[in-house]
Amino acid sequence: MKIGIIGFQRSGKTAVFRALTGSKVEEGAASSHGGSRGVAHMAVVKVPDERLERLAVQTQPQKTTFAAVEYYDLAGIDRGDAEKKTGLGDEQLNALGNLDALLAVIRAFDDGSGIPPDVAGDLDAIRLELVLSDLQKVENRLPKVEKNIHKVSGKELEQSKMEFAALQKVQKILEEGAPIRSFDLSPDDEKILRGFMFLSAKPILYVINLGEDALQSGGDSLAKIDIPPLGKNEQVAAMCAAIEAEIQQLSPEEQEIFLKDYNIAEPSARRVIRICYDLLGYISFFTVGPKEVRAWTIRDGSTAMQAAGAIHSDMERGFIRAEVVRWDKLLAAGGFAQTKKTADLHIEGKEYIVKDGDVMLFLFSV
Ligand SMILES: Nc1nc2c(ncn2[C@@H]2O[C@H](COP(=O)(O)OP(=O)(O)OP(=O)(O)O)[C@@H](O)[C@H]2O)c(=O)[nH]1
Ligand SMILES: [Mg+2]
Repeated sequence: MKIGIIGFQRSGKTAVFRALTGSKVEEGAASSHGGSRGVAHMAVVKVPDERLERLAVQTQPQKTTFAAVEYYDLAGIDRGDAEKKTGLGDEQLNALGNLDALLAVIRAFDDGSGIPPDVAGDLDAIRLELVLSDLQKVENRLPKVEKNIHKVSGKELEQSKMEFAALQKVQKILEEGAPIRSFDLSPDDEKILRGFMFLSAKPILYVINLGEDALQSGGDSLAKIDIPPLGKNEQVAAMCAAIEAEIQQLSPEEQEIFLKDYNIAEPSARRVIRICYDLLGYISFFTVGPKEVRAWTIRDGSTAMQAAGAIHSDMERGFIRAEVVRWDKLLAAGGFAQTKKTADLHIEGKEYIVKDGDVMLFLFSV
């Protein structure tokens, strides 16, 4: 899972990156002021999963592999640029295209500039940035497709007409200022439009970056902040990135003490991953064996065959059947082989819908 951290300059993107990854990069380092407008930092974080840990304890494999999240700390959106159409540069757009979800940091702390935070305004502005950048793509492409329609014939003509219709649909949405993520595109349209990698189609988590004072005053820190209504595939969470970034640098014992001191029930590094799985509709399944115990990430609703494909395309192509047992039933039985004697193990075909927490063994032939 790839998540890109975006937001206006000096909103605390790098602080959030540090809080989520434990990386030691310096705040204010690189990014927008250095000239490069692409990716500033990247870090891989393993997805905490107690189920996987317990399976590993029982199985004692040579290797335990957690699912992973890649976080990208990207250059800030230029406020100056934002007033001209889009504040996102080409390099930023390229860096963003391949991401699964966006995490938009919004300043809610006093940065000493004398300009008070404007959470609602910034949230709307970021949403609009992404809409404008998509609209630009659509408007660049539409005339080309229209020209094509007069040139080609047969299958190509059909294709061009379908693309034209899909782009017009999206153009209408975007012109109203709405992000693509808030609409259900038909599977056909979705397929045609996938290549455009529209940014406003990506699920987004708005992270309200609070000052230390908000934490110390306790209670629900989000309740005091004016947040505009959220649309489909949008979520909001608050954190104090500066503090959580510091806490990340401590030993586990010290971390526990400081989290308690600051009334942080769950570190944002864990919480954000949970929210993103939720936003993206992702679930985990496991494979267990003496060599490796491993967690895999798939879309909720995936079939057994698609799950096999997450491991290897050969497994998907040559899929025969899957042996499935829930992780906790496997633990209770004492091992995968033992579940064959209980009724917990079930044999499933390619259409089986994989459930979160399934342990799977695929049989295939190529
Ligand atoms: N009080 C407070 N200050 C913060 C917080 N997060 C970041 N800052 C400060 O705000 C400044 C900018 O933080 P960065 O994390 O570098 O912000 P950025 O968005 O990465 O900035 P650019 O990459 O330059 O656009 C730094 O001086 C941080 O110490 C926070 O949660 N609370
Ligand atoms: Mg930065």
